[in-house]
Amino acid sequence: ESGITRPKGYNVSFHCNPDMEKHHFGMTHPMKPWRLTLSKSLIYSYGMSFAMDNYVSRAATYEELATFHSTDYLDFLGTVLPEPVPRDLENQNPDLKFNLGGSDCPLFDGLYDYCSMSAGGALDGARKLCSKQSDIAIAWGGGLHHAKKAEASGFCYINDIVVAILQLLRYYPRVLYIDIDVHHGDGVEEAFFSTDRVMTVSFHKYDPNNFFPGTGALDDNGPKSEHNPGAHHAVNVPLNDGITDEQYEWLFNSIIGRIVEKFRPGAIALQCGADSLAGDRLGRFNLQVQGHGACVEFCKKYNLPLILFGGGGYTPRNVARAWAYETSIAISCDDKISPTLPQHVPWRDQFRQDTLFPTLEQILGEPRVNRNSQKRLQDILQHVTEQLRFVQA
Ligand code: V1S
Ligand code: CA
Ligand code: ZN
Repeated sequence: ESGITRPKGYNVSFHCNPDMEKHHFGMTHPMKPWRLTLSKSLIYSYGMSFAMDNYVSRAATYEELATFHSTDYLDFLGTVLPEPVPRDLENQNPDLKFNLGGSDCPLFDGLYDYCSMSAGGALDGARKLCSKQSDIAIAWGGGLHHAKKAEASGFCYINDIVVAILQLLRYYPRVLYIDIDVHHGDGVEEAFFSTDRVMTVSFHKYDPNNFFPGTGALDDNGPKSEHNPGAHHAVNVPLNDGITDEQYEWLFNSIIGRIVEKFRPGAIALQCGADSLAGDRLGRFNLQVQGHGACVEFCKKYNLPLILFGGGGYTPRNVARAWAYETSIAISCDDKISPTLPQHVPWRDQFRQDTLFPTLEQILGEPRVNRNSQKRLQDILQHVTEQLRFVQA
């Protein structure tokens, strides 16, 4: 069909659960689980399922979720029901226990099922890497990086990434976590603040007063106590509006190249939040599908066990393009995916153009002003390079 064949010698596993996709956060909420359906529809239309091992992921168990989350929080999450809220009172009287029930983390029907399925896919993927049945695992339904041990935050209730990395740590001495979502990966960073076995790296838009969650400054590198082995193991790459593919790729490759060399991870976990793409409803960058995918390509080159998570992404057609392209990068050796969308894709109208790689003009009309100077990016790289002097494998 697309010329995509199953390469010999390495396996890609794909973990999803169609039941996850039917959940709704509410009419006006930007998080649309349906974007997973659109992504899969593009992935399957390209014929990619023939080149992967496809698994319907199960829901993670309470015990599995409790490897990170507090039982108080899980018990509450398992019993809360959506409150019928009168329209005009919306957002005004939420039950904010554990930050649940506000407008960012609403209570909706089947919330616990949704969360445990997201974590189930991520955990299944991590297990496939540990058992060496898979070399690259894909869990687009995961990547919910803001959730804390006992708190929901920023559309995230259960931190599937932390649960999956805890599984990887049973087999691999060191895990490198990379986060290209436009938001700071604060929940994952905090979870591993006091260990030198996980290095977390987040690239994000940073504006402490005007952009969620407001954390992730360049010099936030983990609690600097002398006795904390995790000190210096959090890398933050704060960026401004409008960064381009070219700048992002340069910075990503330079930073990740130096980190891999120094930290020598046994496995890589990559959160591929698609809200860093141009035209995202919440994001502010000018990244294109090619630049976003280049991060996956770069990580793949190390031939280390690799798990790919989803994350943010609020313009479903962009999300579907990015995650389809990145699935093709995971499975293909040399053969490039056709840049023209397949003839028959369900919901084809959603995509507007029939290309996998729309131009900035097609996406935005007028591209966003780029507020990232080359000088600033060089300073960031220098800070990270100096930080790495304190890190040893
Ligand atoms: N930016 C943004 C944004 N938009 C919303 C929102 C809009 C409409 C709704 F009906 C409900 C929520 N919330 C936010 C952010 C949270 C962004 C989370 C990103 C998640 C991720 O992509 O990184 C991973 C999946 N929240 C805020 O900015 C907080 C507020 C401070 C302002 C917005 N109001 C609605 C809540 C409080
Ligand atoms: Ca990020
Ligand atoms: Zn995000």
